[in-house]
This record gives sequence, C-alpha cells and structure tokens, in this order.
Amino acid sequence: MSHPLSDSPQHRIFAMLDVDGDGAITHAEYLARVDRVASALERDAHHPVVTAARAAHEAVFADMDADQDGRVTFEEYRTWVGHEAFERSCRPALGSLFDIADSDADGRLDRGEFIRLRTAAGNAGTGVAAAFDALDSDGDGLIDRDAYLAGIKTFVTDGSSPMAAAYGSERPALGTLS
Ligand SMILES: [Ca+2]
Ligand SMILES: [Ca+2]
Ligand SMILES: [Ca+2]
Repeated sequence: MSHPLSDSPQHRIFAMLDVDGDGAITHAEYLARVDRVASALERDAHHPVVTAARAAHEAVFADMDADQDGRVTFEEYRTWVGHEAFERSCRPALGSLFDIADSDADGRLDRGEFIRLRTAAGNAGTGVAAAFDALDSDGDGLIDRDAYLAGIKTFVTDGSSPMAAAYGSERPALGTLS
C-alpha cells in the first residue's frame, strides 16, 4: 500500500476503491460498495433506493473505465476524476448512497447514519466523527444532503475539505491553509 504519491487525495481514494490492492478497481469491487452500504444501513437489496444506487454506480464505472475492460487503473482514474466527472456521475452515485442511509428520507443524516455510511463505504478512520462535526455547521445533529455532497466534492477535486480527515489525513490539506 505504499506508492510515491500516496498522500494525494486521488491516491487515497483510489486505494480505498481498490479493495484488494491489486492496482485496479474492478467492476465487482466498485458495485460491492452499494451492497456494503445497504447491508450496514439494513436496507433490503431490492428497495428502490438500493436499485437506484446500483444503477448510478454502473454509470460511474462505465464512465471511469475508458478502455471498457472491466478494470479501472490508477491512470484511468486520474485522467477521469475532476469537476466535470463529479457533476456528471459521482454526484448521483454519492447521493444515492446518502439516500440509502437517510432512513426517513428527509434529506438529512444523523450522526449514527453518517458513521455507518462512511464506515461501510470504506472511509471509517478516526476522522469520521470530526467530519460529522465539521459538516454539521449549524450544530443541529443533522447533515444536509447538499452539504455532504459539497464536502466530498471539494475533497475529491482539490483535497481541502472537512471530509479529508475521514479519508485518513491527519494533516490539514494545503487548500485549508490559505
Ligand atoms: Ca482491485
Ligand atoms: Ca480499464
Ligand atoms: Ca434523515
């Protein structure tokens, strides 16, 4: 699990998605995220929010896998990731996982739902509670869907976000120092 640029957000996210560490995100590895989140949040595998999440993840995988060989290499991931890819396919997929966790469908997660979602999605780490506090800016104990997605987007695209801690970074990202 050590490569030269392992501190970059892109490498950390890729390493999280490449569950078996063989250097490629397979279709099965990527789709298994949906099943892990559904299971952790006690959703039936055939619930509409789970079906929608599976479709959204199929779309992301097809978008990432430029040569369509069923494996996304780091080069493919690095070439693909960014603002446009996030808006085109990541936002619906991440939103679909949020919806699985949002048991009362009010567009907000409580602390327990957030932690179960982040843990099942592979982003546990010691920073998950701090990430909740950072995203719950009004301190009402709930995180809005938009704030959640904005937090992930900022981290995925430039590495500076309250979510950074949940991806295993103990240090402030450069973007937060300016
Ligand atoms: Ca793999
Ligand atoms: Ca490929
Ligand atoms: Ca809710």
